[in-house]
Amino acid sequence: MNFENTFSYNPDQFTLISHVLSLGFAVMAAGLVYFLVTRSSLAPRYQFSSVLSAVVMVSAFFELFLLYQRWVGAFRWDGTAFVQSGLLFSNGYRYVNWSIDVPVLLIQLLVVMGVTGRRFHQSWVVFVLGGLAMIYTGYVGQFHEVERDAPYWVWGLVSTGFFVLLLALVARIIFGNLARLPESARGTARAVWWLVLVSWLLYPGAYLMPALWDSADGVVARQITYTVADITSKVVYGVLLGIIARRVSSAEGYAPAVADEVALPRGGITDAGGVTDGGGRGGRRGRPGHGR
Ligand code: RET
Repeated sequence: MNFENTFSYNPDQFTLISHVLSLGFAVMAAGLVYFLVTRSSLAPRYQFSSVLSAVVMVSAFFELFLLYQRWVGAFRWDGTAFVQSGLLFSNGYRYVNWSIDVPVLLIQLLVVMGVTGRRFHQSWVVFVLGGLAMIYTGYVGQFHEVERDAPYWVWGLVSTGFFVLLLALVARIIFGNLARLPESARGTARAVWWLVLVSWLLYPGAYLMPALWDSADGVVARQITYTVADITSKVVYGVLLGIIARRVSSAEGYAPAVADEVALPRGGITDAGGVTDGGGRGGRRGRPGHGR
């Protein structure tokens, strides 16, 4: 049972949480389009990174959409407050979603950092097994978040052990491969490390919320924390990895990536070709309202 089910909510608290959950799944839908559309400017072997981001978007979309529906179904207005309706709200859906997303997000890092062969295989095994161990031990612990008896703390601590292991490997993968990246991509790779560190730490923060702030406002804070964590660890992370992959593709001479890099600061590939303002040729042809 989750601590969300132990309170009633005023209209502001209730709707704020509905809005935050809806932001979550809307961003995942937008991310899906972004990753599919930008995929083609990456060299073929990095396109797999966009595919992995798209997989994460689809699974997170369904999970967050389901969670939103659980939330609005779990409470009813009784004239003064939103009270329990009989259906339980459960953050457990998040944990099972992470069993897909955590391994996929970490494997994506290996693809973009150019880890191959034996090293790829070894890291893959640690990421998948360590990730699942972190999630499922935490999953067991969160069933105890209302009582907050020993299993809540013990499983949380065991989970933290796997978390530290994963972070250490992520740091090794990023900083150990930095020198192999083109200069233009190194800053972004360092940013990925800080993003992972900060955004992943929000999840144990949300786990601890019942102990830190045991009230309806704490529930609001927890769902906001989860949503910020989801958007940063899945979508912003995917965008940053996409930027690294594009810089690497461009440094390797992959033409669509080179074209993208030239075009980006100017607003269009035609500018790079010397056409002044797009007036005559090219871009305007497809303008809506003009027959062909
Ligand atoms: C738990 C239990 C308490 C201790 C720790 C945890 C860590 C969870 C993390 C989750 C990351 C999820 C991601 C999902 C993206 O889709 C399980 C809450 C340390 C780090 C990145």
